[in-house]
Amino acid sequence: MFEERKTRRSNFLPPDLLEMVRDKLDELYAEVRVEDRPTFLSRGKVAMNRRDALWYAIPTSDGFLPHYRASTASYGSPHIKIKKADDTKAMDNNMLEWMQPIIDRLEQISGHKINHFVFHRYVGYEDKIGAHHDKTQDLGDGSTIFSLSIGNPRRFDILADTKDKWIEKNERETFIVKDNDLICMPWDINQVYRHTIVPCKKYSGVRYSITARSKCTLYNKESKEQKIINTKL
Ligand SMILES: O=C(O)CCC(=O)C(=O)O
Repeated sequence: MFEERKTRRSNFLPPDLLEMVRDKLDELYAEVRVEDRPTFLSRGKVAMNRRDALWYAIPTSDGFLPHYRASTASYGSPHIKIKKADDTKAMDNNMLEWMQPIIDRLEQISGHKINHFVFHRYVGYEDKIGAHHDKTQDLGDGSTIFSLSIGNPRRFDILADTKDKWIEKNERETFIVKDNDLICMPWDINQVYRHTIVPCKKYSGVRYSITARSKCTLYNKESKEQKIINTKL
C-alpha cells in the first residue's frame, strides 16, 4: 500500500546537492559525541538515548520560532499557552542557504510551508527510534511529514497502531532506507499508522535523517507570546 502511494522516493537530491548536504551534516555533528548522549532510568537501569537529535526552525521576521511540544498530556491543543521555549534553535542564513533547495522541493510536494527540522544521527546497530505517531498538536493542519536519509541504510517501518481496532494488527511495511531516499508521510497516514527506525545488526553505519515538518505553533522567547499560523501555501 505504501509503495503504491509513493511513500518512499529514491534519488531525491541531485548529486552535487547531495554531497554538499552530506558535508554540512558532517560539520553539524562534528562536535557531537555519542558518549555525551543524555541518559535516563529504564526499569531501574541507566539507559542512553539511542540516537542524536538537533532541532532547527526558520525564524519569522518578528522574532517567532516554530515550536514543537513533544509531550502529549497537557498540550493536546495548540491553543494551550506555551510556558517556555523548546530546544529548537533558529536557523541562521548560512544554514538556510544550503537547506533552501530542499525546503523549496518539499513545499512543492506538500503544499505547506516547511519551517521545522530535526537532524537525527544514528550510529551503531543499536540506534533506533521506537514506533510512534508524530504529535500533531503543533503540526499544520493536513501537512506532510518528511524524512530524508543521508548515509548508510537503516530499516524504516510503517506499522499498524496496536490500539486501533479497525486495522490489521500485522499490517506493517518495511523500507530499507538508503542514501538520498525520501519518506513522505501524509497527515492521514501519521494519524493511523506509526513509524520506527528498527535496530538491526545488519545496519550499523552512520545515517543522518532530516525530518521536515510544517509547524502551526510559533513562540517568541523574548515576549513569551504564542501564535497559531496557517501553514498552507
Ligand atoms: O530518522 C528517521 O527517519 C525517523 C525520525 C522520526 O521518526 C521522527 O523524527 O519522528
